[in-house]
Amino acid sequence: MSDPIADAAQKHPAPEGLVYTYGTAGFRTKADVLDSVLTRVGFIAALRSRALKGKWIGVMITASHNPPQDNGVKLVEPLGNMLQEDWEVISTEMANKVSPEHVSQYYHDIAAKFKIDLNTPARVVVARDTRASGARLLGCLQDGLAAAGAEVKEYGFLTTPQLHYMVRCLNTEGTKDAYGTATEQGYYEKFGAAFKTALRGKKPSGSLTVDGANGVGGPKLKELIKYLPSKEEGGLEISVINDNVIKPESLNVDCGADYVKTNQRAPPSSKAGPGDRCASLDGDADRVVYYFKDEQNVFRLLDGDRIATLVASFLGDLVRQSGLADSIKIGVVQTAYANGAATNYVEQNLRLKVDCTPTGVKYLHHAAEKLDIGVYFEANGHGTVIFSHDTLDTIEKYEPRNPGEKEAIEVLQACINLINQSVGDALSDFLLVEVVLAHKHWGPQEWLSTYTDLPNRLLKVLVNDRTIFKTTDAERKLTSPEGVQAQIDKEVQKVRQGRSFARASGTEDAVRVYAEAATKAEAEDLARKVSEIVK
Ligand code: NG1
Ligand code: ZN
Repeated sequence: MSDPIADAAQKHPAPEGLVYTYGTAGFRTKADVLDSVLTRVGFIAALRSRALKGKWIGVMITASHNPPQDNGVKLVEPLGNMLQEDWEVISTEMANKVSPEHVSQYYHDIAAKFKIDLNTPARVVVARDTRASGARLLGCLQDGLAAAGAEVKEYGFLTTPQLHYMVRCLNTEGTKDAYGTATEQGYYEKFGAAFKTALRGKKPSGSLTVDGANGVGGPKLKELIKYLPSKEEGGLEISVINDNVIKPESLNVDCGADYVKTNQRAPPSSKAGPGDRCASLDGDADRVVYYFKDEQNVFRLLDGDRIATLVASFLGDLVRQSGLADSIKIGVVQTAYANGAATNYVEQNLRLKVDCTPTGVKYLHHAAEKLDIGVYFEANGHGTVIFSHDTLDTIEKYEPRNPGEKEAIEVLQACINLINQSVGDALSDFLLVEVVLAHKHWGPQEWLSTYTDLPNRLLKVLVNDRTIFKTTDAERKLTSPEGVQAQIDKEVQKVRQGRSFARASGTEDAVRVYAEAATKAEAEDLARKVSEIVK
């Protein structure tokens, strides 16, 4: 008897001796060992969709900010969220099945375990970034999806957040939660219109240069620009650089959000003068950081923490001005990588609650879901804002008592439409930043002046076995190996305003060490000492 699952697995055999893990960003590794994984992800996507009675599941082929020779794949839940945790485990197990018979057996075991009717329709949405290996990997995925009998909607090239948007739109079509039209044009129209409304006639000052990391974000942004008000219409002048997707080997090389954040410098190709606003996207456009050169020509970074504080303060003002401060509470969610000065600013100056979660968007997203308005950003620029059902309801039903309240509530509503609530979206995030700056009449210097970052250093330490590093307290303390945390604590106490932690990376085979202190020298010294301890 024919077994299409086993046949497809046979066509894309798993390399012997490799172990795959569905990590914080899905499967991610060298592209040339991913064929078998993609086919198996196809099986999982079909099962997941059937388990949810035929809801659309997303599959994105990308390795974000990783080098051009890498690739990866992740699954997206019906509302655009990251894959549910127990299915991460299932995905990992499936990816590590080697023999075609075992793959097929596992497929049927999962169906039986979750009482999945294999005759239920399975629906899967697929897109990829611009990596050279993407076409081949897409073929491997399609073989898996076809063997599992899934209905497939293929969007070709999309940014990761666009794919999340499509998934959410398709699953909410025709309901009261309808999110938008599930086409690229629908995406541009929705965010373009919201940007215009949110500006409310306030003119963004100067221009913005956006670095596309030579990835999918560049061409998609150029498309989006067609739907934004032009400079003459009171809009924003945007120039796009590093948008070469014809040369995939240039992806993320000397450009992009990760380069800027990690090296704390502008891409060498940048020609911006003092005071010019610049932003860098990462390879799949789900992260954005801002930066500029100050009057002394010193590079200044405005990272995810800055975006979170800027947005939280603006939303806080709008909620107050619309008379809703008593019924809607805003909170900010960060990870341990947030600069201590940012945390302090939110708590002391903005007087908002801060939650700290482990690294990984799913943790931040879950914590933010518990808030009326949850602003969550990783320091590296990945994040968004989410509004609870009750909050949306309250805003919708609210009768403004005067023109001031009316204006504030209209801007708030436009911001809700401008923010991609399915996932952090670099394009939507930078438009939001521009709206806030325009309303506040701020340039990057005023934004930067809200607080002073503590000098900090992030180091990557190669260790023999990173799995022995276990943490607690949102990854801020090590519980294993024994005694290491006590040694770290001792070093931290030696510097002023010191803070440091070590944790195993979820995306690379390394331990990351973060340190901050009152001065650059102390922060660097502390990072070095802690690295020595964990080595
Ligand atoms: P790991 O490798 O687990 O530190 C990195 C980022 C995360 C997140 C994921 C997914 C840092 C310090 N870590 O995780 O914030 O973005 O990649 O891409 O930036
Ligand atoms: Zn990314």
